Amino acid sequence: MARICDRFIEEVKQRYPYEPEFLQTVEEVLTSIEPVLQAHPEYVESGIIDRLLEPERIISFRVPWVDDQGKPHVNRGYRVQFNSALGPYKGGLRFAPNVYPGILKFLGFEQIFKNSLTGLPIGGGKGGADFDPNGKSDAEIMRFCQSFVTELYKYVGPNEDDPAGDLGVGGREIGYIMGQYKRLTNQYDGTFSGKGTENGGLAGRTEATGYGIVFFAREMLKHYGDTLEGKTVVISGFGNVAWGTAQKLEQLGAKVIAFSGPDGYILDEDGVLGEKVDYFLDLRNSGKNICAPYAEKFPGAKFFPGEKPWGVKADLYIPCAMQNDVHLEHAKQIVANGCKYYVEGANMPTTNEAVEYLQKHGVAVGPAKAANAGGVACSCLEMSQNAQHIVFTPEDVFAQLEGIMVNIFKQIEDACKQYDLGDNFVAGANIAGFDRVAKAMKWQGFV
Ligand code: 2IT
Repeated sequence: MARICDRFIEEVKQRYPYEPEFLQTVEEVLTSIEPVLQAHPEYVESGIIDRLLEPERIISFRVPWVDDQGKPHVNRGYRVQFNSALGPYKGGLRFAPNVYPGILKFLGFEQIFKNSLTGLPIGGGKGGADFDPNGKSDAEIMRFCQSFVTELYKYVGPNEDDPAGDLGVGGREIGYIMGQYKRLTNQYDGTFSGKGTENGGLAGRTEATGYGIVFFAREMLKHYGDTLEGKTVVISGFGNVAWGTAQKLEQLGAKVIAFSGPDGYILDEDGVLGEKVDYFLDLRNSGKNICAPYAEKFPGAKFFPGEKPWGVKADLYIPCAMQNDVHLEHAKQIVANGCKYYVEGANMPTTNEAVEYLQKHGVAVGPAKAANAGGVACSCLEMSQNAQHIVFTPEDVFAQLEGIMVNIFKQIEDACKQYDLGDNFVAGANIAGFDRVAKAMKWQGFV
């Protein structure tokens, strides 16, 4: 029988041939919600899919700034306001040289379903600029952030659009952005999340994504009657997500034995534990974005320049770096290593064919939309804290985060049962995420 989703996938291919990342996520999501489309023809008939595939709005603007030598530069800034059925647009800002509308549309599209899975009142959005923060001075970063938000502030607000950080945008950048926003609007509000705790930021927001990933992994292992205790783990990246993930894994008795950066990977059989996890912060603060210095500082560790860590044998793999980090050849290595569990920390770190290969070979795959939703969930707690003019304790935050992650895995299990998907958690997450958005869109009429 012809699939309903094929027409939509074909249309996106024709209309946006130069946005392969967007097409990749559309293909993955639509293919997996096919059983829902078959069961609910009203979603197709009422134009929900047509509308879901088109951002409500894309704002594109010039970001002029001057470097420390007085030389002028112009970057391109964007905000993709994808879907506001569930609440104000919510999603991070990414500063990276490869940012263009196709990347932000992929991230914004994923964000719709991720935010839906959290159960919180947040729509989906994403933004950023094709600006490379590597090697820039602090003053340059500040001038760039100020120029960026001098345009962006017109389109955001606590009930309108609430950006946070993503790759290249951390607490420092959000601070500069918020400072200039406040100067422009005279409002001290919760528009931006990921702020410092002195500025209305949420305790634990920095660790939240990584902690959430590990809570999700714990639930996934529990599904198989297994635990994290004593498991060896390979991760990629050493940013905030990897940092929080490594910390929580250690707390729950697992051990990270390898991690990677753009320059290669580190193998540390003794375990990346304690002060070694915190050394991720020094690596990042060095401004060089490389992991090689780890092996000099901790002599038990070995550095493999130019290589990816997926050939290292472990019980659990958690890519925490970038999109499309894990290709088919890496999936083959992971399967050959005899691994049973794979949880996505970064957004869309695995190509569609690699995910398929892992699943076909008996690896349980926890998809990013579900596994890394703890970050945005805590951003929403930050919005809530700001709106109430109160401060949540770290205990409040981590308890809420844990509850949200447990609930996300439960929604996936329920969707898998309802649609007879076995342990296809990728499809279960897409279906559960879609369900809430589709119902909200239907209820709001044809807008
Ligand atoms: O990919 C993500 O979920 C994020 N970068 C966090 C978004 C947010 O608004 O906290």
